[in-house]
Amino acid sequence: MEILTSILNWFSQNILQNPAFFVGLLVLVGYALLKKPAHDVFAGFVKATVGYMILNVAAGGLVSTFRPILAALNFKFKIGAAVIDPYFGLTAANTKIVEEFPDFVGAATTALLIGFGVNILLVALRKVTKVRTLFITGHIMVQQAATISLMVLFLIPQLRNAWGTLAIGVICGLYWAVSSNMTVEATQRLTGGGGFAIGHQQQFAIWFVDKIADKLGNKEENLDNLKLPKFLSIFHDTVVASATLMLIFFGAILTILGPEIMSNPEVITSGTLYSPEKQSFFMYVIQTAFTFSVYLFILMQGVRMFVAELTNAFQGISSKLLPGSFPAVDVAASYGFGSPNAVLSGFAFGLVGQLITIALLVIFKSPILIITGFVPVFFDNAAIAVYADKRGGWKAATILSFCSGVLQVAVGAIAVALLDLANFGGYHGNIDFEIPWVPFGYLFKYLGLAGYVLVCVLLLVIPQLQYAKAKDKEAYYRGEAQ
Ligand code: ASC
Repeated sequence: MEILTSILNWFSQNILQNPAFFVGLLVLVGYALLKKPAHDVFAGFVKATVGYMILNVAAGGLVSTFRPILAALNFKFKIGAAVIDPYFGLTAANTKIVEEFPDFVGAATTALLIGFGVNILLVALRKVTKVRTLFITGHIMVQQAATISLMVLFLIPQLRNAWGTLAIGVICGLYWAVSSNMTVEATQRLTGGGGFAIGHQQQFAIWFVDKIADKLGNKEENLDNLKLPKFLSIFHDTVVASATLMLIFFGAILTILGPEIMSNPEVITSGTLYSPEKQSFFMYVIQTAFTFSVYLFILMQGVRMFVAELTNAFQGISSKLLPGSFPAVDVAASYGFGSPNAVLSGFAFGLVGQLITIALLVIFKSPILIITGFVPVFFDNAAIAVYADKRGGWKAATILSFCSGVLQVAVGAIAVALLDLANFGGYHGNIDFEIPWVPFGYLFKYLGLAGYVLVCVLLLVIPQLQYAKAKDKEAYYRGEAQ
């Protein structure tokens, strides 16, 4: 008995609470189950573990670059700041969990496994659950599991125990299964029966856009005829786009803060201090802004490395278990089916919505400053414009992507306050993590465990309603747009 306890303790301490090795182990077991040759199993284990360690290095870099700026903002204006971007959100959520709930550092990784299992189960029982889709976008699942872990642990104190990890996994799985199932008809309509659904960060928004766009405009008047300024095309490149956004925002913030504060060791107690003897302040500002892009780039590389392996392992297992289900994939898969102008105009109008709302936060002296992150403003709003344009033309596309930009900032600021993330510099920021997740967060906060159960029931009811509304029940399972 004693031996068993010490083995379990060792496993929990060294593997479960060290996500790099846990992810590596998941890949190892997955590949072994798929009967891959031993050298492939080993290579998968190495890539997954090292990929996660790279993620950790980059997250540390983001934190140490951001902390001095947060400290200075707090000192000068008594405000906090957060970049609304899932990679900054991932770093912020993980850092807060490590600092405040150290027993749960492995919760998000375990939730990946449990959530994926729950999704498989819901699809396997599709005659009862009406769920047709399996969420397989690994890097998104990693980000969402971290944010949802923080929401559950921070807002529902009753779940800070052995049940917590299970509860997080179950609600992740329900969200993955149900939200992606909501995109089947809209995506089949957009792609002319492409046979896939969306498993990303804007499933509720896609469902809503598909329902409302034709009431806002005429689909004959689409974005094909819109003339966009040529310079916008540089934003297709992630590094250029994120470095430019960071330069604009952190350039403005650091210039306002000034060299005295940034070189004051009493204000800047962690991270790098500005040293006037070594560098001009102008170059320091550019270097600091670009440093965010450097770590963001490293972080994405790390994530992609371990996710590629994890996805292979998961996909292999699920394709054996679930023939005939719909894969729910990255939203970028939908862009090719829209008007070529839709992606960039969604980004442009979403950015305008974000900038106006940020200006309003500053004018009304909000205690939380929101900083535009690249991923939500680009990918969410592009998707919204693509789907809206298909059903309601340019009017629907511009109105809806603008509204999404406004919501991303306004509800993002509410989320930062709700989760007390202003000292951690980031929040998830994608549109599904504004609505429905912020309202879900309030249910957690005010109803506790009952709020958790209510959200689970609500999620389970959604596919039942979709099915009840479908005229042709057989066509529902085939995923035909009706
Ligand atoms: C995200 C995210 C990314 C991008 C990518 C779009 O939400 O984390 O890296 O969108 O998936 O293709």
